[in-house]
Amino acid sequence: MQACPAQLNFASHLMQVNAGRAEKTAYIDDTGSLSYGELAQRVAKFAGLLHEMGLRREERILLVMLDTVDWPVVFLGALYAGVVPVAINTLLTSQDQAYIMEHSRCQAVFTSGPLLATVREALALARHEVRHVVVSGTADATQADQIDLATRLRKAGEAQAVQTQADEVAFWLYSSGSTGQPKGVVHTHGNLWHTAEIYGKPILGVREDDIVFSAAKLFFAYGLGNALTFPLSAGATTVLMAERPTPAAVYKRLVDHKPTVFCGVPTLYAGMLAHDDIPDRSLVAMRVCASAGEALPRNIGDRFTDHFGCLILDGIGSTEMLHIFLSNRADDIRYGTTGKPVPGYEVQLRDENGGLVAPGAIGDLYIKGPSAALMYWHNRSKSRETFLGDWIKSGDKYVCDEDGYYTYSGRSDDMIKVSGQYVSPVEVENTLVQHAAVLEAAVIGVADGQGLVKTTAYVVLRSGTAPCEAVQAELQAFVKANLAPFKYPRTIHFIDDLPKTATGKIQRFRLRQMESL
Ligand code: 3SK
Repeated sequence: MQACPAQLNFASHLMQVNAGRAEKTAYIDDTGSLSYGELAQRVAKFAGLLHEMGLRREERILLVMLDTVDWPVVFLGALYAGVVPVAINTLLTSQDQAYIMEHSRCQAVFTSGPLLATVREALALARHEVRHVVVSGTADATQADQIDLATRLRKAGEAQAVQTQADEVAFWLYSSGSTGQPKGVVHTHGNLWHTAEIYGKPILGVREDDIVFSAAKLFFAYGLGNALTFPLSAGATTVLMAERPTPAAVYKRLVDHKPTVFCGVPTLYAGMLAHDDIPDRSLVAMRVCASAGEALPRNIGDRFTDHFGCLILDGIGSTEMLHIFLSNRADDIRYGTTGKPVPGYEVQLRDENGGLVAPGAIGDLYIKGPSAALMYWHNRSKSRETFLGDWIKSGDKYVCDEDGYYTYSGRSDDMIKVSGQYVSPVEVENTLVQHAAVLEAAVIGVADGQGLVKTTAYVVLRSGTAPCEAVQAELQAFVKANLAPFKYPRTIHFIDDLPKTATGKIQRFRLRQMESL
């Protein structure tokens, strides 16, 4: 692999890589498409627009936008101009948005028509004045301070790319922890380059002739790599979808656009397999899929591959490392595990005293690699807990077997200690979902009357099975029969939906909060 150039403007780098593909389609969204030539022109014009609006190098703009062709134009146009886009989850409340507006001191907000009402509420709440609001899609012409992106882009002059360093701040993402305020994760131009060279090309294997579709949105680090960094680094075509990634919406894109690379999360893969109208494999064209966000249960991987004839590369990444650092590979798949470290990253499992744990023992996951974020913005204490010199503490517990395969054991703070022994909630959940009656499950530790912690399961049943004591007893017996008996859930609650983050991660802390009420 070649070295990352010291002087790098990642947007300008992508424009150079694709200079010979002006006619080729870079993006397809629900309303049309954008060629590589048009993308390059709009990126340069967007940078020009930022200059015309008075934005200066290193100032921040907030990007609260749906996945349409305007998203990469705004993100890359900002990088091109040396302005720092702060991309956030479109599902955040106005209170969260207001916090981020204040915390990032963004000078302008770029949003989509359907999101404008929440953005306006946030602007009213924020104790920080935003100078411009720019709207992609339907804008409200009656608002004097509001700018219509398409109109202004047409009129804008094209700017030259700003010469940035690879180590220079390029963009931020916000990472929502299980508690506390969201943290601003600061990334460089070089980090984008590294994720493409280390994972996108060699592991996911994105090629020029691919059509890529990511159900994970662009504002997630996972979606940003899948639907921007990797396909644009390879000269591929990307399908974007503004709507929520339901199984029906995803299947529509898989059938209509025939993507060859698909990226999802385990909950979505489970929903796709449970969907009534699952398309025949002859109607889709996936050659490889990726999964991240949480561990992919083995039976989902097996069933998906049986049906579609296509492997899912399960991996784990983080917003702090920008993308996947531990992954299965097309030539080395072991469903039920997260595979092995991606070459270019180093991974360690450490015990409570910082020593390395032996194979088969659970340890805290640490990662070292060139795509690590610089820090959490204005948060020294959290930065110090996570960014430890060359190493990043992920907050996940893992176990590595004698063959070097890593298996997820849960978040550090989700681990349950029963009778002095760690129980991985994920292990119990994965066992429960192997029962025919169970669609999804989440497991937490709950103290009994004597203060002793026992496992408690929250279970979503498949349609057709009614919750009752007999089903509860059957599920308990099923776990006892398949795992060490101390791990079986002493209590099972049946619920309609599990609380999850927007990326589909189970929020076990919410279940713990429910228990403590
Ligand atoms: O959740 C993950 O596994 C992940 C993967 C890639 C990039 C970012 C994240 C959080």
